[in-house]
Amino acid sequence: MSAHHDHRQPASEEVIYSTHSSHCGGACLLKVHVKDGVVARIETDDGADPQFRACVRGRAYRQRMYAPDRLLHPLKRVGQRGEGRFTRISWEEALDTLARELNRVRETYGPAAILFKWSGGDTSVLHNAMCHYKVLNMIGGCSDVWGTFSFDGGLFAELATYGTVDTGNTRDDLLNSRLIIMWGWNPSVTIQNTNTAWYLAQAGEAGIRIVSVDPRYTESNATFSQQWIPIVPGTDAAMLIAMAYVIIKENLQDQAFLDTYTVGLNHFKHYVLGLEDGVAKTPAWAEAITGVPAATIAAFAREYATATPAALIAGIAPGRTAYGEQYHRAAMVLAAMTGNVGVHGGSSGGRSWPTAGPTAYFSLGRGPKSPRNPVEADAPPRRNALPAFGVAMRRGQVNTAKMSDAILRGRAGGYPADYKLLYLVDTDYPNQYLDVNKAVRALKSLEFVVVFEQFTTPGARFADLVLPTCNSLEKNDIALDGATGFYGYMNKAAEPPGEARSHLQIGMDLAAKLGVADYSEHTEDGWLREIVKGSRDIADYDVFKKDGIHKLRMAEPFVAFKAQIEDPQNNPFPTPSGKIEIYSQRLADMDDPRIPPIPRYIETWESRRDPLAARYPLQLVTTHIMRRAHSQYDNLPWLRELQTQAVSVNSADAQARGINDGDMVRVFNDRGRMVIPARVTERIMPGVVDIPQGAWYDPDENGVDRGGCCNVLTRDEHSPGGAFCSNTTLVQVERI
Ligand SMILES: Nc1nc2c(c(=O)[nH]1)N[C@H]1C(S)=C(S)[C@@H](COP(=O)(O)OP(=O)(O)OC[C@H]3O[C@@H](n4cnc5c(=O)[nH]c(N)nc54)[C@H](O)[C@@H]3O)O[C@H]1N2
Ligand SMILES: Nc1nc2c(c(=O)[nH]1)N[C@H]1C(S)=C(S)[C@@H](COP(=O)(O)OP(=O)(O)OC[C@H]3O[C@@H](n4cnc5c(=O)[nH]c(N)nc54)[C@H](O)[C@@H]3O)O[C@H]1N2
Ligand SMILES: [Mo]
Repeated sequence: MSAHHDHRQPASEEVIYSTHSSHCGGACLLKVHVKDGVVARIETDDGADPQFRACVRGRAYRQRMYAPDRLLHPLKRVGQRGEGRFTRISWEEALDTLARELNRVRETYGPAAILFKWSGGDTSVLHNAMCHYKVLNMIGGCSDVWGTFSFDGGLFAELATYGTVDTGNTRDDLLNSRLIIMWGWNPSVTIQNTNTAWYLAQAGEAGIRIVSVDPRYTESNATFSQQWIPIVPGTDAAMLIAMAYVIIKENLQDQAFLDTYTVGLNHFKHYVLGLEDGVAKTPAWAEAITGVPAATIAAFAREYATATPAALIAGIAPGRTAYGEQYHRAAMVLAAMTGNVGVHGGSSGGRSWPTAGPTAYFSLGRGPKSPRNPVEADAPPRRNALPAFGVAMRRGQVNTAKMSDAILRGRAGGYPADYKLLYLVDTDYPNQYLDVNKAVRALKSLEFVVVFEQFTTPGARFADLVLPTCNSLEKNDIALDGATGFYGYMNKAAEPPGEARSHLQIGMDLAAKLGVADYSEHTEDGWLREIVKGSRDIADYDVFKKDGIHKLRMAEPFVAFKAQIEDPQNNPFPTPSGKIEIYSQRLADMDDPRIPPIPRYIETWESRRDPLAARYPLQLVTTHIMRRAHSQYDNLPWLRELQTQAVSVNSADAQARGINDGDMVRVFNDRGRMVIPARVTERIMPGVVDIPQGAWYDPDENGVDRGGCCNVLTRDEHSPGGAFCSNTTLVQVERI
């Protein structure tokens, strides 16, 4: 396993504490046994409660480090782009080539022709895409991409309703609830803050009722909840609005709360009661749309309104749909109608996964910062943009969902530039992006593609230059967990294999090559000390480094908007009205019927009622799976053994198609085709199929994907507020 380790250290065996934080939204303690410079074994937190225990991916990390397909040297393309044929080159040659191409493209077409895209990788403070972005901005800038993959519908709705994206409570506060609603939320698998599942387990033991609203009977549902309400994907806003109808009709709302803290209820009521369009949004109305029986909706509305405090945890997956912001807005309005905002045991109805957790109590010092991007600095405001201070992802003119379209069409297609050079860091384009076949065409049309990688991923295969990076245990860094009070020191446990380099090192090397002076004030250790020095929580850097973890002890759970609720006079909400905006004047001013000022149900494209459903009658959801963090870990045998990549099909749909469990099937639509095993199950509702996202795209000679990459089927569209619509897709499934 250690064949590529040239620098053998003196025989020794030690335990190093480090942190695993790999694009799953958690951070966990790794207890790493190192022998002769090689990681021999990985255990996890066995210290005092709360323990931050690693999941299967963290525990399998050793296999990722020493994987036989790990990239060890810089590579240069030799075959056609996408063919995947490369030759080894030196870093010197690689950096020369990269610097030359950056300069050529910048001088020939202007800096906007350089398109920079980054994503998660390891979610750490120092070694991330910022190291690259900074160099690019020091040589004139680049075009940036806006829109998170994860939750832009939620971000938009939070900004409209509450004026901030800090809408979440710490997870320990779930224990103060009487009812917890997991709405499109599966934290047993998706983590979304370390220990969330542990708090749910405790809630269950304490007798707190837990209900799941999801087209699938999830792992979280099986483990924690007492009731499963299956719902047609993309219709959640309709169910929430019908719940509001019941609450209004039966006078169950918290009127004092509404009077004090909100504006615009009457506009919403007008719509809900049907005074505006003649359609009362009754449970029967919603049943026809959502597939949820009217009696279930009515009973659930009564329960939510009376079992206070109740935590409506609005998952982000239902928001990754065509008009996803309407669902998020409706959840927040319902939380306000029931007086669940800003109180212990409640929930604002904001996203299930807060951006930085309750940032109010986290404190770290300053890490490397990029100067302003000259290309984007003076760009006109985007359509439908709301002010979002502190949310770095909101730069750029091209939405993530539209990247391929922008590359293919450029200025002629209405984009601000023609893109020639694609610079990819910590992301797997095309695999993770909507409409892979279109992304492949886009990749083939570019003049130059550089990818920073650890493996020859589907994305790396399309690069002209692939540069090897360190993984989590091969450099020092710091990680956080937003909603459970975790600071992790990511201690280096082994030397990088081959010639892999850290992102900061690459940034320094590239800056030097480009003649950029003053790129970095510090080395790795200097930066990490600086970052910790600025923290009010961590007193001693060396103790933190040695322990690998700093567990924050809070006097009580953090609850978003507590100050606004307890003392409204002195603490207005950061909205234009100072209140929770059920009706948003800012949205009204956008004058876009797709983003109405009150939450409304708007039927998605590719819904069950779309004429296209005659040919493609099944709705595809693309969920996040335990054995991967997106495309990461897909190549590890230990984790492959755990779960087979398959399309889940309800037994009624399977029977109608003559499909048995384990049969190979074809899944297709006009955008793409794949061949994949079927998993026939009652754990998904009829009419819906699931292909977990992240499996590696692997086309055969006919362009049919054999790897199970769901994005060969998805449509490259975003919602009007910016959501990546990975859960709005119609397909057909056939037995082969
Ligand atoms: N193991 C693992 N954990 C991860 C990740 C990973 O790849 N692997 N990725 C991380 C990242 S970056 C993110 S953004 C999060 C993603 O976290 P989520 O978006 O919450 O995860 P999903 O699995 O996509 O969806 C959660 C649930 O929503 C349901 N769902 C889908 N569409 C709808 C709908 O229209 N309505 C309703 N009611 N339910 C729906 C799905 O069936 C699923 O059970 O997870 C993070 N955690
Ligand atoms: N259909 C569909 N598509 C989806 C989603 C969905 O639900 N459905 N989810 C979307 C969401 S929420 C997200 S966040 C995106 C994620 O999309 P990406 O962020 O693109 O996915 P990752 O697989 O995490 O890709 C990270 C890549 O960075 C590489 N890498 C390079 N350097 C480093 C390093 O230093 N450390 C580490 N750890 N890795 C490095 C890894 O090897 C890996 O290939 O996918 C989106 N795509
Ligand atoms: Mo994400």
